[in-house]
Amino acid sequence: MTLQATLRLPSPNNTKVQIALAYKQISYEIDAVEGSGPETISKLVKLSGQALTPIIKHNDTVLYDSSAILRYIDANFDGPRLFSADRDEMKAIEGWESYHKTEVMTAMRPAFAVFFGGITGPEADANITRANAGINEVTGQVEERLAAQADAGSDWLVGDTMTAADIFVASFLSLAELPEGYADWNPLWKTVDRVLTLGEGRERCKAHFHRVLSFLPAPAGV
Ligand SMILES: N[C@@H](CCC(=O)N[C@@H](CS)C(=O)NCC(=O)O)C(=O)O
Repeated sequence: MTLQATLRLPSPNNTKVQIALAYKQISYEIDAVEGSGPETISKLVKLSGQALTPIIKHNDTVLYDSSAILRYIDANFDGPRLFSADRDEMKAIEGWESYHKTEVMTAMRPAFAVFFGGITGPEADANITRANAGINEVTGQVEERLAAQADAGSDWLVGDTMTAADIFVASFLSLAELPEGYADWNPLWKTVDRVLTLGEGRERCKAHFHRVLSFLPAPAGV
């Protein structure tokens, strides 16, 4: 059975799954859901027992949580690896996974409170300023890592190929630096792209985020 992906696009935990599926060249059908109204929630809970997306269904297996989904498709489908057979590389990928859930999310959370939490006016401005300062700090660390990797001949955060580490980090931070034209794909992205910024001197981050996002398929109608 074709894999089915239930996604709220273009939310980053959902685009992670799209990037990973495209990278591994796994074909799938999208069931796109919007918002968190009672009908959507009851549909998601019926499918997976909880209300957040992404969710995938593959044969009789239903899975939620982007990290779990990336591991599942990596363990069960051919194609380039998202994780690694090498013990140290695996630990490094999981280190970037923790980093995006802690440092990156902490930096971006004030902005999400504006986009999704309905904060407006001076409080919203202060949140965006705080988010941009936090984003600048984390991208400084990512920039350093990318510079070290470039010296070793790699464009990626771990090893020589794109892995889940790159997808975890870029899916969120790329919101502050979308490739030309991507912001037009979605009204939410337009707002986010306008107000968030990586700051000065983040050329390696910018190139890296765009490399990762190049795996994201254009939505129908764009
Ligand atoms: N740990 C989950 C988090 C999933 C998550 O937060 N999904 C968001 C979209 S990015 C969601 O479904 N939000 C809907 C809501 O808050 O009602 C993952 O990594 O997939």
